[in-house]
Amino acid sequence: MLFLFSLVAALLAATVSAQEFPIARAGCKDRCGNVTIPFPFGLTEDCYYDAGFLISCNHTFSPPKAFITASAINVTEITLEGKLHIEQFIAKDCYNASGPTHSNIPSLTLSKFIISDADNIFVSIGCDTIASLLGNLKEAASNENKYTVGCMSFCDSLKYVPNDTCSGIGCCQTSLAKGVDDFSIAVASLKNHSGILDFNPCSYAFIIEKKKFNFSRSSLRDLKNVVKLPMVLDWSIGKNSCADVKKEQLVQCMSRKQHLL
Ligand SMILES: *[C@@H]1O[C@H](CO)[C@@H](O)[C@H](O)[C@H]1NC(C)=O
Ligand SMILES: *[C@@H]1O[C@H](CO)[C@@H](O)[C@H](O)[C@H]1NC(C)=O
Ligand SMILES: *[C@@H]1O[C@H](CO)[C@@H](O)[C@H](O)[C@H]1NC(C)=O
Ligand SMILES: *[C@@H]1O[C@H](CO)[C@@H](O)[C@H](O)[C@H]1NC(C)=O
Ligand SMILES: *[C@@H]1O[C@H](CO)[C@@H](O)[C@H](O)[C@H]1NC(C)=O
Ligand SMILES: *[C@@H]1O[C@H](CO)[C@@H](O)[C@H](O)[C@H]1NC(C)=O
Ligand SMILES: CC(=O)N[C@H]1CO[C@H](CO)[C@@H](O)[C@@H]1O
Repeated sequence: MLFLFSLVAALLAATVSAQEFPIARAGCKDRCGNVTIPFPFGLTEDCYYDAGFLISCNHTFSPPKAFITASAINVTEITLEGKLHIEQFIAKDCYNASGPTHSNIPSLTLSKFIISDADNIFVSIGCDTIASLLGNLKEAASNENKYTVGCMSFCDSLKYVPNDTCSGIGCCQTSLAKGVDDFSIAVASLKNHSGILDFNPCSYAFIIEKKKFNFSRSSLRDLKNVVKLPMVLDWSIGKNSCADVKKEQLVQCMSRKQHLL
């Protein structure tokens, strides 16, 4: 009897907690393709907390794709722990025996979110490579607050490059400053990768989610075919108190604030 009672109680508790935290605002769609859209994000005006949290769902893709407001930033996952997973282009500077073939230099400007310093690193890969990251810090709203870090690596032979470790030879990595909401990356070579084209035709640089980063000797060659990599942004509903949030979202707001503040 007692056992049955506690079983029922446990079941009830499970259902209640699932219902107590609805994902989207009542009456709002909570999915775009594979991406779950929790409040304060929303697909329409009556569903988000403010316009910065608008997610555009483009149905010309199958499954439909989620984008941050009016941008080309693809969202792959939104978590209530304050993380926004996106895909970003990798910077490349490529050569063949006749000279430069193609390069791609990405930059990103965010208005609402910052690049998570806890979850990402800046990496540059190459054996004829100078790469830099220029970051802008949000904390100073009035005056811009920029910083630059760089990596340089030159190697004539693959035998100097440790496999499976980003050691500084052929691959180098640095952490990010806190509060960056705007960055640009530059990559260049000194010798057009001559003499090393067979194992390293390009220089690469990117900000990547730490957990998803792996390096091996073959990265020097194979990243040539990679277009984008995962990155993590931090989101929060700002310093507003939860009192500003509509009543039906209050419980969610409070529980989120514990994570965010
Ligand atoms: C969406 O989810 C399906 C099923 O889980 C999976 O096969 C597919 O690769 C996912 N698509 C994207 C774009 O993540
Ligand atoms: C959806 O994506 C397609 C292909 O990139 C683009 O042409 C179209 O303008 C997008 N639609 C919206 C509503 O953004
Ligand atoms: C976002 O997705 C669109 C459509 O698949 C693609 O054209 C674009 O390159 C992607 N952008 C990034 C940064 O991955
Ligand atoms: C190098 O690439 C260019 C442009 O992609 C091409 O026209 C040229 O033939 C290539 N040269 C060699 C030696 O492969
Ligand atoms: C380097 O590491 C990769 C991934 O672990 C492995 O597949 C590859 O065989 C290794 N290559 C060498 C030369 O040890
Ligand atoms: C690299 O290629 C460019 C364009 O083809 C050429 O002007 C330059 O001299 C080359 N540099 C070296 C070091 O080979
Ligand atoms: C940055 C990087 O090299 N990422 C690779 C990690 O491994 C997976 C497959 O195991 C690749 O797809 C990624 O490109």
